[in-house]
Amino acid sequence: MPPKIAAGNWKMHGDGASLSELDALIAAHTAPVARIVICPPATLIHRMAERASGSAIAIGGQTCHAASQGAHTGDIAAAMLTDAGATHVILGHSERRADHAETDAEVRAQAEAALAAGLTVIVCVGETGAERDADVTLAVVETQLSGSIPDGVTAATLVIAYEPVWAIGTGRVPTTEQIAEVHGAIRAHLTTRFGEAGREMAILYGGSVKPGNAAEIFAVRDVNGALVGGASLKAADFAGIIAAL
Ligand code: G2H
Repeated sequence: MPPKIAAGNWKMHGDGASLSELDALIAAHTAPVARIVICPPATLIHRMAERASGSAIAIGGQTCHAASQGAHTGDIAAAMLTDAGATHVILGHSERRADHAETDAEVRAQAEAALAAGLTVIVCVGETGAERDADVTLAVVETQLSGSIPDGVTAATLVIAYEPVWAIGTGRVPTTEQIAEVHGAIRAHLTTRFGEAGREMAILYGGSVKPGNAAEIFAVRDVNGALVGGASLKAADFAGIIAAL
């Protein structure tokens, strides 16, 4: 069975005052019930990793550069994330693909760098609303998977997050049938490409997951957890989602 994972994507939210939310999350999860990851802005990674050391909570970045160092103003290398205490990194989130024109090939290169640095990668895929309306969702996701996932990954180093772009931060959630269809297609891709290991790789759903809808989403076949944005910012909300795993 794939691991159950609840990953919080804080996006560009949070400052020193927000560390109290991490403290509350740590206090509420003294026994490991699932893999819990918080991916804060880069400015908080080191402070969070120090606080979370020895706890059930892992810390991750939200992107990394494909290069190990160099003249890339504003970017962060994978080894810098591990140096700061991160163990995971989100790659290819649709906001990165849209805001920074990241391509599948770039996401794959980032993933290769992250894996080389010892990070577990959470690779995001998902269709836009226009692509869903044009009935090309599965083709879009297949292309993203083929182009973004490097060779040589294992169930310990690769997590997939299916995030329909039209469901992100909108309160709109696909039907359980729509989620099942895409997660099933992702599972088929992983097993075709990676064999038995593909059955053990976690596939997360992301997009407007809340405490109130998490249980219904987690009951869908091949949903192994969630990548959570807005509802991960408050420990009480995120704990409600973790409890539904
Ligand atoms: C999708 C998700 C987290 P939210 O981007 O990656 O955000 O839960 O706010 O829709």
